[in-house]
Amino acid sequence: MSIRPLAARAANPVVPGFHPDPSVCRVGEDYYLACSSFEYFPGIPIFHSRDLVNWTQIANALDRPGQFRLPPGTSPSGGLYAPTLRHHDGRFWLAVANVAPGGGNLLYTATDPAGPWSDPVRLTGVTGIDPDLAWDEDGACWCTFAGNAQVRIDPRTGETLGTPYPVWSGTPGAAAPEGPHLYRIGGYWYLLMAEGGTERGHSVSIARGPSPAGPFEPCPDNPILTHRSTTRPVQNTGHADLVQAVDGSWWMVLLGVRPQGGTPGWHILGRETFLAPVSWENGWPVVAEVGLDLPDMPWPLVPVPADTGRDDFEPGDLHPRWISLRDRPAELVTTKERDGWLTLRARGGSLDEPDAVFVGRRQQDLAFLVRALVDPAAGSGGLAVRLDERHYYCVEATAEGRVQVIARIGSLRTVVAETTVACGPVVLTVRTDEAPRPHDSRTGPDSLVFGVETADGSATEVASLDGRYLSTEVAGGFTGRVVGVYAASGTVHVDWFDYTPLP
Ligand code: 6LW
Repeated sequence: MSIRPLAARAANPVVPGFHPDPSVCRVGEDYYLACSSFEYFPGIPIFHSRDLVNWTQIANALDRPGQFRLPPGTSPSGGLYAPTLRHHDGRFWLAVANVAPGGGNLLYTATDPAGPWSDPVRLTGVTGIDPDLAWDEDGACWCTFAGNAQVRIDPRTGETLGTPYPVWSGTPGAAAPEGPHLYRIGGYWYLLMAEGGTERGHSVSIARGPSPAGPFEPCPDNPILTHRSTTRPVQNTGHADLVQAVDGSWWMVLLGVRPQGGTPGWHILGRETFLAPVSWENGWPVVAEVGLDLPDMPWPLVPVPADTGRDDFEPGDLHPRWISLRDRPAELVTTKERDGWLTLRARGGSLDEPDAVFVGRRQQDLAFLVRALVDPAAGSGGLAVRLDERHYYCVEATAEGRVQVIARIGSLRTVVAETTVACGPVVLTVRTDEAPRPHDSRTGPDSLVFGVETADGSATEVASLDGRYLSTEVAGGFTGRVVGVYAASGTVHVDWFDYTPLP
């Protein structure tokens, strides 16, 4: 894979693309971060950083089918929600809700955050999503969850020690108290939580008390973070976690979105992870405005290779950035069949089906170009930009040299345009372009331009489609765009996949 060095500038989002519900912990000089992954497999991406700004994905914590199940009945934006990542007693602990059928709250441990992570312990007595983990001075483990309720647990067995009871649930009347995190800071226990719902009204509030169970006194300046009713470029700010840096300074990771276009504003990359500095006044945290630029960091930045460039599909495991729908059977997605190629075998369904054979990566840049060399040797398949089963665009090639651009928007599915090329491997492309109707309040976020490059090197644009239909404001749910390759029928081979951010 070719790599592009990152500029040593501190900019938000620190983890772009759909990486919501960030949870962070520090071990010595190393920071680790986990995010939600929903219906995609493998689940729960884990990132490492030395400066809180530049993050590298080192694993997906849940990368074995035995660790969790995402059955075909898992709805889009179902599956794995809102992890809590902590380091305690020499081990990493990860609590996560699987809202898929047969799921529940699950707890995993690892000595190395890059894995392997353990099989799950089930938290059967934890009756809400967003489980948090906090240990007191006596070693007791407290699990607080959305609602907000709390119960002590034995983290080795998952057993609850008593019955869950309500704790501080935020501003009276505010929607969706969720994403709680409990911390011992100085002489208080602080309960941080999101409220207002994960849309434009999203916010972060905090309370403090003398014990992990409270009673909690809310901060007089709640919400301590919200961008509601502002024109700031980062919106929906909420679902946060706190971390103290090596130098003693405090930081918040949180989710936010970057709406584009006219009204109501479309966000296409899902909810991304942002960073904000935190100061303390009168024993309460004060969070700086979350911008696209970060202030000068109090330490030198440690740039990491950008998550862009070419995937060559050398034999072996795919890079952890590659995600599939619900599962990834080794016999249907393999680098072992044709040397240096990824082979995809359809299991009878197109991208409309929950078990479509699709492998992609998150769109992490507002503007990008993807090119992939696809050989539909004995079948059909191609390149897709996907929000969910009911919202995707794709360019599909067949063994006979037919190339079609297909759009699915809600209940409507249509072949938008088609062309023919010589039989054999073909370079399929998709890039973003300016939205149609610029300077109109109805302007969408972008356009997606699908094309094909022929053997003589000439590029043909096959169709340009309005990007608003692949946004969360249209499709709903909790994820963002994923761009990848798929097999619609038979067998399809992919030699390489280039992802390039555009200015
Ligand atoms: C998550 C909840 C939330 O469980 O969205 O924004 C839900 N906050 O805390 C799914 O990501």
